[in-house]
Amino acid sequence: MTGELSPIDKAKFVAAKRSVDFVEDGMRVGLGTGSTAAWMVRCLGELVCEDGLKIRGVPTSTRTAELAREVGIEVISLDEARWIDVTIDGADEFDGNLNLIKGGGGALLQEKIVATASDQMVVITDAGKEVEKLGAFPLPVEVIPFGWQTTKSLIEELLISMDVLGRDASLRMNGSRPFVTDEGNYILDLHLGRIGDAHQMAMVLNQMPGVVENGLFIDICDVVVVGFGDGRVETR
Ligand code: ABF
Repeated sequence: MTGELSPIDKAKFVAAKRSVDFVEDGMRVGLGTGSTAAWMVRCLGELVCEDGLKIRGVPTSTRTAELAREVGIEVISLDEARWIDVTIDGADEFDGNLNLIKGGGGALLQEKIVATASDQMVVITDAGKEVEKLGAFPLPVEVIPFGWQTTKSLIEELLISMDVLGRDASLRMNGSRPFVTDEGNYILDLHLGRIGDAHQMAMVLNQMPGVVENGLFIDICDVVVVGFGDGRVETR
């Protein structure tokens, strides 16, 4: 499955491979989105097909649902699952308090709903995503298309009063068109540089009319499994 991997892909793979230790027979498993989560889905698929692991997967995006079915994992909806035993997902940044920035893959809304409806959230990532302070990675904010330019201006005005280094927001594009999420929304990427108070930022953003959700995952992650290019894995 792995062949010759680059150091970063090896880091993602070893973190993903370790994370399936959190999955037991009979579990409902939240399946994350992104390249690291894709390794995890493939590892789970092997256990299902070769070792008879019995799980039901709740995907966080259409692309994860497609991959899960492809590797033989039974896929159910969050409403069919009602609750989730463990969610395993990637991240774009994580800090010492296990707070995260997610959404680089555009799936933050379903990811946050699924992670919040889980007994345990396990994040799998490469070591390069660890930061002292969140914010170097542009913070994704999902907004409805209606009046998105007004929403963007209101957010930029709001940022003037907040403890951040940068205040620009940009509409995420997919080629020459706006990127559209699975829910048909747009994403604004906030180039903040450094977020002084992530709790406050997360709350204030979601008060803005037009904002659906933001990519700050505060007090949601329980465990981070960190992979390194030399094959080492740390669980925190
Ligand atoms: C997803 O994983 C997103 O929330 C996050 O942006 C992405 C990280 O991607 P990758 O694993 O490819 O680095 O959960």
